[in-house]
Amino acid sequence: MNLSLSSRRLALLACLPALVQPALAQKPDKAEPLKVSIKVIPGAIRFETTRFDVTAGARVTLTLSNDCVMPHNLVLLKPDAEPALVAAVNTMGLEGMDKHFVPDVPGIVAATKLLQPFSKENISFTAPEAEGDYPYVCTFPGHWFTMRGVMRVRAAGVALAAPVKSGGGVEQVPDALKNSGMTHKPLGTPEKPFVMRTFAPDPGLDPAVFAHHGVGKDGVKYDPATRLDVIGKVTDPATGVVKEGPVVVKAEKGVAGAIAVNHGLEFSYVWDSTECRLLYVWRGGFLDMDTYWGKEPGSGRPKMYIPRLMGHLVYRASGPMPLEGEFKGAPVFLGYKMEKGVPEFRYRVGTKTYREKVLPAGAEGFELRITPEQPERPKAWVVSPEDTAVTSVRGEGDAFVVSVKDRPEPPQPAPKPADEAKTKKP
Ligand SMILES: [Cu+2]
Repeated sequence: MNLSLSSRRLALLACLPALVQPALAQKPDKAEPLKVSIKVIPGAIRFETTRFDVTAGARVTLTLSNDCVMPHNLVLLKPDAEPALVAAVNTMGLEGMDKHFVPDVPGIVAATKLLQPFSKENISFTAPEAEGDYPYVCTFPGHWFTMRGVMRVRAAGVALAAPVKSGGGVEQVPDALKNSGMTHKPLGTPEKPFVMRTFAPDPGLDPAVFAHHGVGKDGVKYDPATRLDVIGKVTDPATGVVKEGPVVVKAEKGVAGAIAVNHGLEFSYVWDSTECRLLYVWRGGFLDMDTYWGKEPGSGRPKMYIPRLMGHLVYRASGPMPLEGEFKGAPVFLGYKMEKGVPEFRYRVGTKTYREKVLPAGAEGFELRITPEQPERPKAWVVSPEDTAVTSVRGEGDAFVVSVKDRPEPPQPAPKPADEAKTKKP
């Protein structure tokens, strides 16, 4: 005990000169922190600033602004830390979203949270003492091929160059990343699904399903830290009245605020946080992110924001919200948490709160498991007459379970070349 205590004191004393020395040299208490502002280029999977300089040991305040429709972060690394980071992010799976895709590995100098669309964050850190090139990347799966830059640490007294902006060209991809095994078609497993909050394709669902999506199916802004929708001052487009309410994110197309979940090749679904219900289920693949991330490393082409559905649909929702007698205005999404490895969505309908899970049940069906948080069960689960896929609704403990049988549809078509040409950048 005594020994370890005294050795800790010794270690502290040994550090002291190193701490004091640069402080005397630079008077950091008087020096303003160096301000660095980095924007995300909307839709391009790129940082606007690809290089900036700092002085060794200086205080730095970095602002990351995400005005893009996709989530992004910024992780600043020691010069040789990238391969280990790539390997670690690759194995994060569903943990990734919870940890903002920042794994617990050495060599991270600073990192932002995973910023949801149209949000920003300031982080402060002390620039490393060692001169050199410190890469920064976005670790959202697939993004680091193109979403990267370098912080150059310069010796005290060396003039700092102006930040370099992205020319929009393809930056070089380090070999370590080319061989990382990173895929543009992320997959989960039956036990450990992959969860991605994204823009999902709309495979032509019954418009009645989208009762609470605005024109263009805008979504509600989401804060991953609190796992709640962001509430702020919003203007009612009809009356012009400003009041408190969920902050809306404008969608390009597709279903904004969707949560796509993949249990492996055999089972995927999209649950919509605006309508607070399951939208559709498919088998045979997940989402092809080529349109989102670019086909080849470094090619990130923002021709569309919406990933392509791979495989064939086996269920699509139709008609209005099936919780009959409960419905008072729009449902409110309250976030989700992982329950024994699978997401459980929580939402409020009127005054009642529910938790909902979607679980594969064999090769030809699945179950919705809905648990009310109040003693009363809902009056009924009413499906539209067309929704013959629902085979039973039964009570099971606190929950009620809706069993659904697959109704397979033909495979989803590949995007037409005409679509590509139409959205190609001039
Ligand atoms: Cu990103």
